Amino acid sequence: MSLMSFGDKSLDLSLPHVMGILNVTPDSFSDGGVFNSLDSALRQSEKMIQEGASIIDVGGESTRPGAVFVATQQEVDRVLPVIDAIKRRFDIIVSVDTSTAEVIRGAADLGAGLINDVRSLEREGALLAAAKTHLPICLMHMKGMPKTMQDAPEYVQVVDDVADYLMSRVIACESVGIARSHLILDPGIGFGKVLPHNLSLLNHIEKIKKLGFNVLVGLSRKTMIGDVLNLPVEERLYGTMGANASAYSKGARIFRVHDVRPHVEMLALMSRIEREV
Ligand code: 7PM
Repeated sequence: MSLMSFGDKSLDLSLPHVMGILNVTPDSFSDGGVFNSLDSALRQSEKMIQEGASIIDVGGESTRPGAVFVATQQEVDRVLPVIDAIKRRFDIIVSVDTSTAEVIRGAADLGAGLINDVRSLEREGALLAAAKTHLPICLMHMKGMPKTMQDAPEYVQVVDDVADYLMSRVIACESVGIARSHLILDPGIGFGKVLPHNLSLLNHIEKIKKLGFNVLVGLSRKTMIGDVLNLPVEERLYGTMGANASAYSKGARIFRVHDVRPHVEMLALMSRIEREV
């Protein structure tokens, strides 16, 4: 057992957990903004919960390569009503996918259980806002900014560079009183990385795990899957599952995915086999 508390609930992170993606952006790349209204957000959440998701990750800012800045008020208006509605209706951990201090504060007040920040709390005010919530935080590595991050990213040694960056953010968190035990690390697949970088990171997840943290990976339907298989976004499920199965074997424990049921079932087998004598 290795329990981590996420607000009003906790998870045993010796077991795998699925985090279902709920995009509330008008331009979410693989949902086409279909889940934009509150009602469809709730239906999509209910489906993911029935399929076995442990966490629903609510995000209102598209961080897709080339995406533009979303105004704070717009993000607040998109995300907070959805978090409020989910927490009122369902008994589930809600994660807030945001870099914005105001959204962090608002989400925590509404009962969110995890702060998921692709900018690792580097935005103005985010570190202190997160510290005040006493919630766990997922720190993700990104090189550059969403608008330009895919323009020829370079590393000395990608796994070490990502590990060094994440540790620098761990130290920043500690400097404002956030306990290490509240941190989850994420290599940030696709964020300022080309195929060999993404593959290297996935092949060496144990190096991030060895820093002493639980690891989350988000690679669902991403370009790296398409690069390997030469398939469009709507045909990347099997590849996504293979990459997530590999990540599980190398120590990742939280899987951020669009397709909840296939992953819950795959991970149930992975974990049962591993626990048998
Ligand atoms: C459009 C394109 C919308 C790409 C959203 C995305 C991660 C994340 C995202 C991840 C963590 C996606 C990305 N990716 N949070 N948020 N880790 N912690 O493909 O890899 O879902 S947004």
